[in-house]
Amino acid sequence: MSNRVADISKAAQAGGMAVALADTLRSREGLWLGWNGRISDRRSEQNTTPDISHINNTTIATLPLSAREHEGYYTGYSNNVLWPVFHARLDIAQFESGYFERYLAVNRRFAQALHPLLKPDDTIWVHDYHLIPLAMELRKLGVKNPIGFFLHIPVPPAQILLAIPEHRELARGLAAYDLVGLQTKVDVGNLIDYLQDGAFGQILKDGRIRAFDREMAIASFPVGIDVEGFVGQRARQTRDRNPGIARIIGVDRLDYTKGLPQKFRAFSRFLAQNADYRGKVVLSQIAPPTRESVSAYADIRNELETLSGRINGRFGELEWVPIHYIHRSAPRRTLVDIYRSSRVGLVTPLRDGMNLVAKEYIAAQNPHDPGVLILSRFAGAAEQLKDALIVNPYDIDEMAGAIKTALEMPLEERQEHYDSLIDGIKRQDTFMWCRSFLQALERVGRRGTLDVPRQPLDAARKALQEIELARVHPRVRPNRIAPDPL
Ligand code: GDG
Repeated sequence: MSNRVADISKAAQAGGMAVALADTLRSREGLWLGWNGRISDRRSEQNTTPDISHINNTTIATLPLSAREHEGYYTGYSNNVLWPVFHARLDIAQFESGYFERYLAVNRRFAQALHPLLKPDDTIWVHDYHLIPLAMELRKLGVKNPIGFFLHIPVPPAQILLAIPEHRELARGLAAYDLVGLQTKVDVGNLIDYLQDGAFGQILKDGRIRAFDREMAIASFPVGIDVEGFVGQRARQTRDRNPGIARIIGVDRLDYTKGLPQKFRAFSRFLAQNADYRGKVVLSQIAPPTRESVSAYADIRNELETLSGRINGRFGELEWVPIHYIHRSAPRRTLVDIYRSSRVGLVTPLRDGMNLVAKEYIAAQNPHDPGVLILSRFAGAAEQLKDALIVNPYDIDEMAGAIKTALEMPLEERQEHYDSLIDGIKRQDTFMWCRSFLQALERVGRRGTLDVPRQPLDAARKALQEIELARVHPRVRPNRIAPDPL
């Protein structure tokens, strides 16, 4: 179950999760239910009979949303409350009355649509923040099957979650799952902390959590990519059009969580501090539009257009434009070449569940002459990719310093970083993610037990300390200068 159902016949174009799920569904019989992306009239609010189609072993079941449901469940509660709060942006969350009721109602309708299609030995896997209450609604209908939940976005510290007016209802919803999967150990620590403080949960001896009279396991399953599949779709060998110019690449949905203004400012600071690099380096930022119905997305778009214009106006010359800002989606098969021909991958979200772009950038590199990844310490990927140049995306000087370090890193050092990074990315790939989650869910569903760390809060603390240690890269020391006008 997920909010949107991807076209699995085109999964290779649709990104990590769709590819992983499509592969899992190919190897076992399955059914995928969710919204079909269409908005219909009020009558659809009563509709619990999905449209059914079949692709090989997989049944695809979809339902439309009414305009009222789309506004309350999708734009409202999911994207104006849960998305900002889980990314620690309480300042832009819109806690409006009515959103939660419609969020719950859509979850109830999806549960009613799924219920008659279920078989007694089915395992149910629910994806992401749109569908937190789904298991609770299924349990109300008498469903006893193992139900697992995977959250693709990060979990913020308890104090932030407590600001959601309906946090207890959401916690009750989570407790209806047998297994809750999160991206990182830090997320696991934050959720357990919150369940203890805000929902009176208890850690049991076997590491599971007891809350609302139910027991659930909480563990991290870091999402990976399909390395071979991604690199294999490479469209063509591009010649370097500007051999004298080094490219820094950014690929992020245009979202306020991705730290794009800070990235642009850091590049500007780098150019201000390193005049000898002017004319020799460009930042290409691909930022396709998303969720344009949400007003915070229009604000970030305006901010970026102004910033890139200012920076290009300040430093640009007739034959050199420092920032290439592209507000369109690039075809997926061209991404490998774009990443591979870039000296630096600049992935600096303010907060991110995992961040697959960081892994794709490394996967696409030429092992004999790899580029360097600069990665935000606040991306979930930082828990695994500690051999990247780890930076604090709020520290513009540190990022400017990291850009210089990356551009000047000797080949041998680049290869060392790459070898260690690609190894982890290949080991913890998308297939391992799917397999390990489903195996854990089946085990916990059958026996009620799971090998989760007995001391999850200690594991989370250790993970945070290790990231902080990785950040203090000896050569990324800020070279502070007078304040920059940008
Ligand atoms: C959520 C969580 C978590 C991007 N621009 C283009 C394009 N993309 C592709 C990338 C990558 C995917 O979209 C983006 O994945 P991310 O992980 O970076 O970020 P979110 O979209 O925010 O994803 C995130 C993820 O779920 C999985 O659990 O990692 O933390 O927020 O595959 O390559 N693809 C094409 N053109 C573009 O312009 N074709």
